[in-house]
Formats: sequence, C-alpha cells, structure tokens
Amino acid sequence: MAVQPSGRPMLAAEAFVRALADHGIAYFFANPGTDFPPIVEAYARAKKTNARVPQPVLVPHENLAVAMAHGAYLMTGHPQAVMVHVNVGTANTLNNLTNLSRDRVPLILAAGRTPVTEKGAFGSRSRPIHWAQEMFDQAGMLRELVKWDYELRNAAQVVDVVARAHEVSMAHPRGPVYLVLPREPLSASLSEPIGPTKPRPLAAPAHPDPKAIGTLAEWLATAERPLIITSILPNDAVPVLAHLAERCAIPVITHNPRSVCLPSSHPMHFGYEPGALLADADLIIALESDVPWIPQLQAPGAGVRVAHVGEDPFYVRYPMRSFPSDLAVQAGAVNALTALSNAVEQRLQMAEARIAARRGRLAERMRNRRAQLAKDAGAGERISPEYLSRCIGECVGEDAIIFNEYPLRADHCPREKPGTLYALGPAGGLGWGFGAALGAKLAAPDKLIVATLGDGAYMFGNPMVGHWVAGKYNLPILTIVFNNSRYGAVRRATLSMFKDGAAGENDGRGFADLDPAPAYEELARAQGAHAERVENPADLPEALARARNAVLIDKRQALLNVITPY
Ligand SMILES: Cc1ncc(C[n+]2csc(CCOP(=O)(O)OP(=O)(O)O)c2C)c(N)n1
Repeated sequence: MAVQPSGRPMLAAEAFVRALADHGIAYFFANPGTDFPPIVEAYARAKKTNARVPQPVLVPHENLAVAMAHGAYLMTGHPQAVMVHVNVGTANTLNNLTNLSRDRVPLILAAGRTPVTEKGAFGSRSRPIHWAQEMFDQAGMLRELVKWDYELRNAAQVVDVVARAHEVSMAHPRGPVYLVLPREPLSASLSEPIGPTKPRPLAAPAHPDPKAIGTLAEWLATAERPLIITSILPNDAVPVLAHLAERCAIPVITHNPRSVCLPSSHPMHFGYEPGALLADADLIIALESDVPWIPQLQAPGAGVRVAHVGEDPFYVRYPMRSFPSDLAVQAGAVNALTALSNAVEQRLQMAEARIAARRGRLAERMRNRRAQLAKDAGAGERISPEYLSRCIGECVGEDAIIFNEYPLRADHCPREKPGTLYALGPAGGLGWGFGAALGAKLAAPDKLIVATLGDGAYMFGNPMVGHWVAGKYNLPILTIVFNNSRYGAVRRATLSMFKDGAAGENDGRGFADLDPAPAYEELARAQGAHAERVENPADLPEALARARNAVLIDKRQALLNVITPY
C-alpha cells in the first residue's frame, strides 16, 4: 500500500483531484451528495499536505455550475471540472450541457455513482437512495451530448482516466465528456504511489486542404458579390477575418452571434441578419455557422455558390441539416482564413477594379445602415431594448465582457475587441448567462463582467443560487435584466403562426405572460446586491453608472431591473 508522508495511503479520490490540477483545471465546481465523502476527504487531506488541487466551488444548483464552468473556460482556455451527485445531479446539468455541447466547449463533467456493492466493501450502500439511484446506464441520459463517457472501474486507473477525459474533451472540435465515479473505487486506497502527471500534448486545429482553398480563392477572386456569414469564431481569428474582409471588400454577417467575430466599427460589419445581402450574393462562405440563414424565411439567389468552412462544416451531430453546399473546407478558422487570404492575394490583380467598385457600393450601404441604427436607439418615452443596449455599451466601456442571454441588441452595443461579448449557444437552453458571467468573474477577477438577461432568462438562471454564489465567492458582476414581463420570444413565435387564430386575439400572450413581475431589485438587495429598478429613460445612464461603480469601486454585485416594454 502506498503510504504518504501523512502515514495514510493515497485515495483514488486524491489522485483524481490532483490529476485534474495537473491538467490545468483550476476550478472544481461541485454539488455533492452521499457519493462525495471520498472527495471531501481528498480536499481535507490536500489542505493538510498542500497538494495542488483545483479550487473547490460549491454551487447549489448543477445547471448553474455547468454555466460557470463555461464562463471560466472562456477566460482561461482550459476546460473546468464539474462534479455532481449521481444520476439526479447529472439530470440537473443537462440543459447547460446541451449548450456546451453545441458550442463545442470542453468540460470534464463527473458524477458519483451509487455504490455498486450492497454490503461488504468500504463504501458499500448505506442509505435507501443507494438502491433507487442506480441506473442501468447512468451515462445514457447524456450520451448524445458528450464526446466520451467512462465509468471508473479500477482505482489504479484514475489518473489515466483523467488524462483520457482531458485529451478527448480538448481534441478539435472540443466538447464535454462525462466520467462516472462509483463510491468504492473512488474511496479505494492505491497500492502504488501516484506522482504528478504530465499532461499529454494536445493537437493544434487542423489545416485546410490546399486544393479546396485554391478553389475557394478562385471563386472569391472572381465573385461579384461575395458574402461571409459567421456565428462564432475563436478570438485569434477575428483580425484574420478583418483583414480578408477589408482586403476583398466582403460584407460579413454574424448570424445568431455567439462571440465578437468582427469589430463593430469594421467597414464590412453588416450586422446580424443576412437580409438582402443573402439574396444578392453570388458566393456565400458560411464560416463556423451552423445555421447561416433560415431556409423557411430567406433564400440565396439562383446560381449562388456556397462554401462551408469550419472545424466540422457538416455539423455531424445535428440529426438534420440540408444547406446547399458546393464546397466544404474542414479546418480551424484561423488556419482556413489565413490560407484563404494568402491564396486569394495571388489572384487579385485582375479583381482590383471590381473590388474597388464593390467597396464603393458597400460604403454607401454602410452609411444608410448607420443612419438607421442611430435613429432606432434614441431615448423615447419608454426604455426600448435598443436604447438600453446603447446605454449599456456607453457605460461599461470597451474592455467589459458581456454575457448576453437574449435581449441585448448587438447592433446598438458596439464591441470592438474580440472576447468582449459572448451569447447563449445555438441550442438556446435558457439559464446560462448569469452562471457563465459568474464563472468568468471567478477566472478573470480584474475584468468588468456584465450579464444582460431577459427577465425570463434571469429566472431560468436560478437567481437565488447565482446571487448566493456571487456573495459567497466575492464575484461582483453587473446584471441587467431587460424586464418586459413576458416571454417575448414565445409570444412572437405564437403570432408568427397564429396571428389570425384564436391565440392572436389575445395578442399571443398565452403562456408568455410573466405579469406580475417580481421586484427583482428587492430580491437581489436581500442577497447583498446594489440593486435598482429603472423605468424612466432619462434615469438610465446614471443608474447604470451607479451600478457599474458599485461593482468596480465597492466590489459589490449589482443588478438593474430595467422596465423595457417590448
Ligand atoms: C430551458 C428552456 N426552456 C424554455 C425555452 C423556450 N424559450 C425560448 S425564449 C423564451 C422566453 C425568454 O424570455 P426572456 O428571457 O424574458 O426574453 P424575451 O423573449 O422576453 O426577450 C423561452 C421560454 C428555452 N429556450 N430554454
């Protein structure tokens, strides 16, 4: 038996948390149960021995824990660990796990498993729940959402299992993995000492096929009206896209945006809806865009060429997806854009006049666009989401990092720097933004972190838990609730189908009415936040400044409940 300096043999649980730290995992977000005693013991021992382990963060709801892990990943580039209680805790992660899965976010999600043995072993069943919580296949409930799942069967394997979980989650395209840890092997003493583990090297994103890039460069150099549609890009791809779009005068649409793909002031940033540019284009490059447009509502013109570019341009885990395609380029976005920029440069001599003419046309379009935007975001009698978005942008500054769960109008809240806006993933599982912002603050304490949430999204985010976490771990973030007292998206969906039906007679409010809205500011105040309700447009800039200062100067969490009828 491997005895440590403390005189105690090392537990598999100790090796587990140490191996996580060895793989760069800084936080262990956890919600425990009777499967956790070995973990509790491991942390208690680590405190005594100064062993390097991830910082434990108790989160009183699993779904929020997963969102926090996402936020921390975005700040650090390292996957984080979440550990939850057996099948029931796992069930509570599924919503945000869906978001992370579709957004290709690496995460090591671990869960205990009810003890396997009914008696006779250290850790055998000791509570009635240990019979009822057992499942035939605990991982079955989330297997579609993870890249890999595994059950620890042999305690001595625990470090190898962590290494495997880490490398699979970080292999491109990245994504969550799931590890099941039954109580007996987790509490077993190891017979061999396990020292620090050296992580295996990870692979860089793939480079594109030169032939496919040559074809795309040829198409781009000869296109009259090319268009790039993207949805999410790694931060280091932004300057590369900015250069290509500027050099070749290619308008860029960020459809269903999840990150800053192009600085807002870039002359080729044409907003968030494909609109007329789509119908007009003769070449469309869908770059890391799962849904570049909505076929039921919009269509590209006849004879258009469409190329899909990205780490997985086929979105192989989407059961159904049938966008037209003339070319698929499978590669990391930076590599693909760099190769395309280089390849097209050699072909531009003949295209310069065409590019200059296009640049002129687009400049005119951009002038009209900006004039319209300025009109939309003026202060009216009530606070519109456009005006609120503009005021937020002006108040928080260019370095603030915004987590948007729906309501922010990105057109009115300019973001110049990559990594300063993240939005709910394409699966749209509500209850993400508050937790993601808290996780980001934990990992990047010097940043101003802002959560912009619909009132529905705020409620889905488990606010009592979120405010508690913010207080407990000293995470002062600024939360702004766009309070329209309704599920606006549900109402819009109803009206889009049944405006003339019986549901339309009620203005589509059925199942969408959140009146009477709770006094969110009072709830937040009760949990230690600086909190205000704002109803008058003229009061908004100062209320925002007070809330921002509460966060930045007083280091308090802050919440604004902004009444926005939309
Ligand atoms: C977990 C989950 N449940 C339900 C939905 C369906 N849904 C989509 S948008 C929405 C309403 C969101 O309301 P709110 O955050 O207030 O924003 P608004 O639509 O009013 O702008 C709902 C319920 C969802 N996306 N996720």
